[in-house]
Amino acid sequence: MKKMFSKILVATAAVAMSSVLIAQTAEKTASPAGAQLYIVSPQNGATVSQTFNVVFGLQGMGVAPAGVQTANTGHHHLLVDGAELPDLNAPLGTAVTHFGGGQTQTTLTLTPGQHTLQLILGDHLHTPHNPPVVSEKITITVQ
Ligand SMILES: [Cu+2]
Repeated sequence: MKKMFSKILVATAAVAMSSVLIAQTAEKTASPAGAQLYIVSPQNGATVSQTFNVVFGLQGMGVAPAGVQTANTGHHHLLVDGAELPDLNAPLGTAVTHFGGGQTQTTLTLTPGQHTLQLILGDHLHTPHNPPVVSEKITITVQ
């Protein structure tokens, strides 16, 4: 009787562990090899006026609005002056601006001085892909 009980425990633990593994992989949407996210404009090191346009670039994937689940797509998130990236294993929160409508550019107004900009692609649930699709961080000077 005792032996049978321990077998059940082992089986239950195995099922629990495999469902955790499935949950972790299911949470993240796959990104295709070679997907590239970048800021078209302004260029790294550019000097811009206080109000300026930011143009988002994406290669190897498409843009889809938030909530729309289509393979190899995502929507843009802009991180302004982010000292470090937000958690890339969870839905992106308020540290970034979400472009859930599928926008590929925006207009920003920033205070004079140096600022950094970085893009992060998120899936239909705002979670970065696996592997994450993140642009280089650029530094600009606002006049
Ligand atoms: Cu989002």
